[in-house]
Parts: sequence; C-alpha cells; structure tokens
Amino acid sequence: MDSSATPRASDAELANSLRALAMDAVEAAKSGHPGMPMGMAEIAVALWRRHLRHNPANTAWPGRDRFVVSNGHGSMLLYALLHLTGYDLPMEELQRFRQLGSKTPGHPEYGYAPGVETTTGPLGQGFANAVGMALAEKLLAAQFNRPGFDLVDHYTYVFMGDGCMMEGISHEAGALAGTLGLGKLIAFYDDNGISIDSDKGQIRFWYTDDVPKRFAAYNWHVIPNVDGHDVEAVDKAIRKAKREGKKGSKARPTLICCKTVIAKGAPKKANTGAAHGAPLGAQEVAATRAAIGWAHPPFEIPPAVRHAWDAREAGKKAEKRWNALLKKYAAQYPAEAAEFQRRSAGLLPEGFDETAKALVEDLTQKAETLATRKASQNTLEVLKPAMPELLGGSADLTGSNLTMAKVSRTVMPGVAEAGNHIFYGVREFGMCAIMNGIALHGGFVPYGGTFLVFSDYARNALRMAALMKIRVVYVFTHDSIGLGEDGPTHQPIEHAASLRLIPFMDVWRPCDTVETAVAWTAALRRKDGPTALLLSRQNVVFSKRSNAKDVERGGYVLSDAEGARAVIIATGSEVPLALAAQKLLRDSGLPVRVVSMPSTSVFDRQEANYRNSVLPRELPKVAVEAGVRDYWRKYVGLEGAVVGIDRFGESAPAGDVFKHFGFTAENVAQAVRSVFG
Ligand SMILES: Cc1ncc(C[n+]2csc(CCOP(=O)(O)OP(=O)(O)O)c2C)c(N)n1
Ligand SMILES: [Mg+2]
Repeated sequence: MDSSATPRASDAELANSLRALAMDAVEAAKSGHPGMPMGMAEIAVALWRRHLRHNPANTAWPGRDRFVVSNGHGSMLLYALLHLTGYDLPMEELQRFRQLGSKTPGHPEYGYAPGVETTTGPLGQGFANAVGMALAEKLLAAQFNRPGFDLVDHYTYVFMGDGCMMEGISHEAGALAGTLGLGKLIAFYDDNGISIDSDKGQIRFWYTDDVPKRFAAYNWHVIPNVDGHDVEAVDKAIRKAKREGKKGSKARPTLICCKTVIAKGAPKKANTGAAHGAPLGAQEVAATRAAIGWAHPPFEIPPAVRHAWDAREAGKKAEKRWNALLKKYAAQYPAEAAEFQRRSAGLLPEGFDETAKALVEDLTQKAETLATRKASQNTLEVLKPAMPELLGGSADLTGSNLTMAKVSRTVMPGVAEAGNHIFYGVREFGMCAIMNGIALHGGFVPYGGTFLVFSDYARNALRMAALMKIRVVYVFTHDSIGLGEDGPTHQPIEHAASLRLIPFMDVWRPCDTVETAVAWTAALRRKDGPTALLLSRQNVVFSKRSNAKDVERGGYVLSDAEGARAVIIATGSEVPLALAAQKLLRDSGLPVRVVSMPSTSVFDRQEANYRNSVLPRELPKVAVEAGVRDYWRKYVGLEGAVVGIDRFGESAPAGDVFKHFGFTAENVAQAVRSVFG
C-alpha cells in the first residue's frame, strides 16, 4: 500500500475526475453528451466506491453485481468508471471516444469495452434489461442456492434518466419488476428536469409524472428526494435499498430518486438543455475546471485519485471469496456445481446432439399433421427436461403460443420456489427487452411468445438482441393470413420479410414437425444471435423428405423431378401447396422441383456450390409465401414470379382467405407456367 505516500482523494475529487474525463473526451470527439456524466458523478462515486461488487480483471465472474447505464448517452460516465477502476480500457481509448475502431463508441456497446453489460442508448431498454438481469438472479438463486450457500447473490444497479422514465417500456418492465418483487434491483433516477427539447423550454411542458407515486403504485420501494450531489445521502439510500433486498419474499425493487443538476459544475451550461448532447466548448471547459478546482490537464488523473478509484485488489479478493464458496459448494453438491458452471458458460448439456437427433427421427417416423405451434410445444416437451436453462414465457398468449411444456412451472411473485415460465402480461416490448437482460445475465436461455403481428411492438428489443448477438428465441405464432377470422389487424403480411432484414437475426418458418424441431435446435445451438420462429396457428400437412439433415441448411430440395424445368421455393404452410402444384404440373407434362426454405439467412450462409445446387442458375424460379412479395425477388429475380400478398388481409375462415389471395395449387401452377412466357 502506498496510501501513506499519496494523500487520500476526497469524494469531491473523485466525482470531479469523472466530470473532467467526460467533458474532455466529448471535447476531443467534438460530439457527445457531457451533461449526464457531470450530473450523475456523485451518484457514481457512492455506488462504485462503496457498494459495487466487481472484479475488473474478470468481467465474466458470475457473482459480480450488474450495472447498467440505461440513459446510455451518458456513456462517458461508464467508460470513465471502467478505466479508473482498472478494467482493460486504457486512457487512449477514452481519448478516442466515438472514433472508428475504438472500444468507446458513442453509446455503450456490449462486446466493445470490457465491463459493458449491455448495449444501451434506445432509452428505457437498459432499464428493462436490468429487470431481466435481476429476474435471472432471483430464479438462478432459487435453483442453485442451498442453506449456507448463497452462491447466486448479487444486486443489479441501473441508472436512468427522464427519457427512460417517459418511454412506455419503463412502465411495462417496472410494473412486472414490482409484481415479481425483484428486491435486488436498485434503480437510480437522474431527476434533472431536462430532456432534449428543454433547449426550447422546460420539461414540465411535456412531463409532469409523479414518479415516486408511479413506482410506489407498481409495488416499488421508493426513496424520494435524495440530493444526487451528496455522496453520503446517496450512500445511505443504497444501504437502505440493499436492506430491502434482503427481505426475501416481501422484498420490493428500490427506486432512488436523485435530484441532480445536469452538467453540474459548468458555470454557464449547468442546468441547461445545451449541456445534454454537445461539447461544452473550450471556454466553458476552462471555466468549469476553475469552478470545480480541477487544475489537471485533459486526460491526466493525479495519483491519489487513481489510487482511490483502483478496484482491482478489492475485486480480486471479492472473487476469491466467492470462489472459495463455490469450492465448498462443489464438495457438498458436485452435480449442482457442475451444472451451475455449465449454465454460466452457456454450454449445451451433454447429449444434446443425441436428443436432437432422436427427436427428429421420431418425428420423421410419426409424420404427423400438426400446427407448427403445436409442433413447437412438442419439441419443448423433449428439449425442456434436457435443458433446464430454457426459461419460457409469453405476453399473455400462453395458450395460443403453446410455450408451456409439462415441466413448466409458473414464476410466482413472492414464492421462493424457482419457476421456469414467466407470464409477462400484455407487454411484448417489455418481455423481449427483459429476455435480453436474462440472456446477458447468463444461466438461462430465454424464449418468449406472442403473435407474429405483435413482434412490431417489440421490434427494437429484437434489433438489440441481434446487435448484441445474444441467444434469445422468439416464439411468434399465428404467422400468416392462415390465422383466419381475427382478420387484417392480426394477420402478419410484412413481418417475415421485415424480420429477415435484421442483420444476425435468424428467422425460421418451418413447414412441419421435423422442420420445427430442427429450427428449435438450430436456435439453441447458435451462439451468435437471436432466432425468430414463425409458427402456424393452423394444421400443416407433414412433408416427407429423404434426409432430415438437409433442413439444417436452411433451404433444401424437398421434392425433385427428373428433368426439372423450374423451381418452386416455399416456406411454412405454403410448402404443401407447392407440392400440390408440382403434382398438377407433372400431370400436365412440366416437371418442377420444390425447395423448402425455412430459413433464408441460414441458407444464405451455405457455400455457393450448395446454394447453386439447390437453386440452379439456369432454372426459372417461383416463390410462394403468404406475405409481401419483394423479399423473394432476390431468389427468383425479376424474371421469376412470386405468389404473395401485397396488401392487408381479410377476416374470414383460413381456407377462404387463402383461396381469396390466390394460394391455391392451380394458381401456383399457373404462376410457374407464366414464367415460361
Ligand atoms: C428510444 C429513444 N428515443 C429517443 C432518443 C434520443 N434521445 C437521446 S437522449 C434523449 C433525452 C434524454 O433526456 P434524459 O433522459 O432526461 O437525459 P438528460 O438530458 O437528462 O441526460 C433523447 C430524446 C433515444 N436515445 N432513444
Ligand atoms: Mg433529464
């Protein structure tokens, strides 16, 4: 220890070091958001210096507290904290804030700087991610902790601003967190009365919620009126929040409402909208330095301040203590310990491949005609007992999405027993952002259901899962006009195509029980992104295939014809239709091949030889899918044809609607004939 040689840094200096790094990095980048880091600096000091349990040397330590900056425009606050506490984020990275190839992009991006737990920036979602992390912690603790062994026992802390509070998703996620009593979730509200339009006026013209009352109504433990610039007051609130977290089944999540001043310390720009998202300017930066008494040049941190921030030694000790606990736990509960480690590492259970193979063989042999949503449930009946990390749920459509299997147990408020199926309520966006948090926490693979048409409600959370490349599975049922009578509001038209446009999202629209099982196993094997399963409400006839292994390639020759002169590409419930058209054409002397294409992205990743062998360049092509036509042009070209729907649907029995929109064998056959001109 060299603390005798260096004077002890005060909390004010620690807070000012965060202010200086934020304003200097934004100045260097000529863009960014200095206001939030300068306004939340003391809150960060209280939390990171006195409470946060973390080890900068090991960002994968399962026992660490989770910390999320939901108001992600304040990214420089997080980068400064990670740098100062000893993460592998050197000062040069802060100097390259917002530059190409740096680890310090404009908003915190998962997988860039070590210690960034989730990607934030789309306001409100970080908060929902934190709810997911706290929920994962609670369920994992219920599954693995044993008397005297609190192996899973950490807090989830989240910073949020007015923007997060205004977003609807904070209502969805906050309400569920309160209902489920996620006591170890501690949120800090940066109540500064400023959001972007405050440039032109005051936040009170568009935002007058009584936030403490709102969260109290959700069953939160609310600590109102905390001076966010008083480290002692914030510290006291955190201690109170942590005590709440220890109340077991009675615990509630805590909201600490901190009154703060945006860009605190800047003589002219503090408490102005101007400080939200633009550099302060050289003059104001110099004036701030003088006002807060920070005499050091940009990006220079005095040794005493550095020393005080350094969390490496304490972090190492904290992890060591936890490792000792794990070791004792392993001695007493070897199977549980091994399972905990497997799940924390995100590895599939031993024997997964054999289970998957046996399942596909069984389904091939049974050759059942079922709705693919039912096929999905049957798949879960086999996979769930083999994979206890599968944490299911539905946004109030459990009986329609068929997300529960026999081993499913409802996650109940206030009940210590571990559940594995979450009734998310009618909260699609909340559900999907919470699933992201669950996946990021580790120990679980979340899946959740709603109608495909309502994937729009959740859309940005799907995009964030893809952006972060995390393993999340969406069970989107009622995948086309085939849902029938509920009509155009419920009939997805553009959804399959638009989900396919999200990079790193795998979309599967399986045509029968075998394709559904393969889609599920592909989703679970994936380690680099989310998967959307688009499943039918109505029964789909089983399609016989020569080799079920082909399905894994995303697109394959389902039924060939000697001397085929054209190819019909179909997905999901339109596959049997393609086969019927093939028969009609054969009878009229036109042999055609039928390709089933359950996943275009998976097919696109196959080597060129394979793709060309399935879709020979020289053969004309016709695609059939009950959705918008445009997407299929990339396979059929301008000279091919698409049997699709370029308008909204109709309310009527499924058979009538399909017929009305031309999904008949005769019409598909006619489309094939048409490409010969
Ligand atoms: C979903 C979403 N909508 C809009 C924005 C653009 N935006 C970034 S910050 C902000 C306002 C933030 O206000 P507040 O959270 O109070 O932040 P403060 O200015 O106090 O730091 C907006 C509208 C965004 N990032 N995400
Ligand atoms: Mg604000």
